[in-house]
Amino acid sequence: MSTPAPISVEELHQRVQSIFLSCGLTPQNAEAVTDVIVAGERDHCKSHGIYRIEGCMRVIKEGMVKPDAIPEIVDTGKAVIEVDANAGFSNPAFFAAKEMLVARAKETGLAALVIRDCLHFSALWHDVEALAEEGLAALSMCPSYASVAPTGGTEPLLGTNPFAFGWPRPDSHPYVFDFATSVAARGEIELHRRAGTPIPEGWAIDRDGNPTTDPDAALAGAMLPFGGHKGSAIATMVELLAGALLGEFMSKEALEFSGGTHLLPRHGALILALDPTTFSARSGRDPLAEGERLLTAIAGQGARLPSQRRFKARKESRSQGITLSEAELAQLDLFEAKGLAAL
Ligand code: NDP
Ligand code: PYC
Repeated sequence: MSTPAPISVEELHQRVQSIFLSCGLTPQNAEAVTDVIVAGERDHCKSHGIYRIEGCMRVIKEGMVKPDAIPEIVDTGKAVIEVDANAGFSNPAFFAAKEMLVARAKETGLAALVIRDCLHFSALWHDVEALAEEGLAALSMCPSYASVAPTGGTEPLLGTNPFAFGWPRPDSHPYVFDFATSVAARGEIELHRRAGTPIPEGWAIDRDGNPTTDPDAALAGAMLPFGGHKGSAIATMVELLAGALLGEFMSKEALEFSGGTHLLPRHGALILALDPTTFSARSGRDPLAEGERLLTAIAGQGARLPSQRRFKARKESRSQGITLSEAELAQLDLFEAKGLAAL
């Protein structure tokens, strides 16, 4: 069988957007969700690329997310800006409040964006990269649904709780890392299940607490935090800061609300934006120049910087297009033709 011809980023965007419009998303919501999914596919982040379309459609069909939700910004003029997603996807809520967050961080040095009551399916790098491109350092985190056992435990309690960081660079793409605080994102295990391939050792335990490489047993059992007790503590911090602190669902409650892991979770998210100029003002040093010294030294040792692979993939996708499998293209055709009836 020959490999399908690549399609351009723009064509993929148009196809994905038309799927979401046909599922009842408002143009603003469809645009925001499409942007993030296509960016994932473009940057070869398959676990949060077009594979997520089906999951998003399912929550729409099940009434777990409001496709026509309008994000509502609550601004008290202080450092904490709130945006209520009103049971919509998190991405339109972030885009609605981004400009205000950037302005407030530049005005006060430090600003936080609290996203309330959102359906969260996406990678976090998209948001911190956008803030770093505005010259800000940024941190982003959210709970997920309980699927990870704390180190030393056996029952799912924590989420895969992603954590991302962005740092502006004057003459190149920002420095960005973004990862699940579990050994791997749940989406990675799902992709192994679909491909019929075993997962690497150390990712998960089965229902009885035994190590497993079987994706089905892993999904039925519990995933493990990265780095043992260290990852377990960071995942706990994410629960506390982006769940308890905000008065939003923690992963266990998000799981109960969804009634299982078959539907994407609803909860809140926390994004912090820091202005390097304000923080360093009295030091007489240039934080971005200091950052460059460190990042150049890291790369100088032959180590790769996080997101370097992603930026390279982005460049290739823009010049050569995106190659999808026959199965992925067939699924796009089906979703375009039938919308929610395809599920
Ligand atoms: P990965 O382990 O694939 O990658 C994590 C990060 O590490 C990336 O920034 C990556 O950069 C970098 N990296 C990977 N390998 C190297 C290396 N050898 N040297 C330097 N840097 C490296 O991520 P996960 O599977 O843990 O997570 C994938 C995505 O899933 C994330 O985007 C996360 O936000 C998302 N997620 C979302 C959840 C949600 O609830 N919404 C829940 C859990 C995860 P690069 O991209 O360049 O390879
Ligand atoms: O990949 O772990 C994951 C995930 C959970 C919710 C969205 N992505």
